[in-house]
Amino acid sequence: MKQPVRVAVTGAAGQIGYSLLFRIASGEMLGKDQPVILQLLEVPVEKAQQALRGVIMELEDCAFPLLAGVIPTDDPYVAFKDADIALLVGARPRGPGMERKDLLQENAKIFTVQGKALNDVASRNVKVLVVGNPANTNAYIAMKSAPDLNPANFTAMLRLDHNRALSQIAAKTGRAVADIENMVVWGNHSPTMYADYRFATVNGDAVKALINDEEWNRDTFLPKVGKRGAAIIEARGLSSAASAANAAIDHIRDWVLGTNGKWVTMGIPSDGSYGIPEGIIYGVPVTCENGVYTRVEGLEVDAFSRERMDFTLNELLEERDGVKHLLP
Ligand code: NAX
Repeated sequence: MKQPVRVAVTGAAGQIGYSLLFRIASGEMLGKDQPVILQLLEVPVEKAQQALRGVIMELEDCAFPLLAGVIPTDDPYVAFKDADIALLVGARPRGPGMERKDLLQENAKIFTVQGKALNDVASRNVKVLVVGNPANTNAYIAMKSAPDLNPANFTAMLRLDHNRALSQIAAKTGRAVADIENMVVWGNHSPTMYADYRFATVNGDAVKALINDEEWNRDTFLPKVGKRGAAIIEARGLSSAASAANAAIDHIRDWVLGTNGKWVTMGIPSDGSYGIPEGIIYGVPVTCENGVYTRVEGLEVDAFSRERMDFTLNELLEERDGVKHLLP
């Protein structure tokens, strides 16, 4: 039997947590032969801790053969101790009357503390995925708060946008989602993201040629993918949770176990390529192998794409400037 992997999950008693933990414990994220220890962080509020105890009772009742331990806590230093993987899901939601900049500040406080705790106690190779919004900027804050860790190990979740784009393209072309290759989502996890199917193929056919409709791209596809989260809130009365948890599983599974050459989208610190300033956490296409992601280089950026990529970048630059004074 392999040594257990320590997986920290924050916001563990929340909606996404409820869809996520059982799938991690059943081996869907790291493989059916990989035991895991779940280190679960919730806020030090009795209601949240009580809900967490309930979730843990249900985890116990599943009798998962791969679940080698569960550690509930309200202390990030306990949650991140020796963590190999950290899923930062918990974040401050926008309250009534709260301005965007207040939301940024509140989250900056959480992610500076958690970044520092990761820096101090996590495995030196910890793989961090930030799901809690604003995900890219929260990942940036955590990365900047963890100077002893490799910045490349801080990522933000763009995979839900990627998966949403894949399913829209499958529906439009009438082909199977599994056959679509080379989808890209650039930028911020927000309605400004740019889902780009210019390089995509399905069973070797160019998706752009199959669709051949720039108006559909601009007026239907991009708004539909960008506003999908809002459409789900409107329909369900709650934000996407199962699909978000699924995307988090996809992101970590691919990062750890590899993509076999397939492109996936991850929010990663920029190396300056594609005109994105270094360090900004920006969605780009990557392939993964042996636990390491590699940016897909050298893709052509046409005028329409440049405009879209800069639009989402400008939002990220504004977010960064809004929290700059709080960073070390
Ligand atoms: P919930 O409000 O159901 O759960 C969040 C949980 O996090 C709560 O139990 C809360 O007590 C806990 N929490 C808050 N601050 C914490 C802290 N400092 N430490 C530990 N726990 C903390 O939200 P849920 O629906 O689970 O969504 C979680 C986050 O994911 C939100 O920020 C949401 O906006 C974001 N999302 C991100 C997506 C993405 O693609 N990147 C998509 C889905 C989702 O909207």
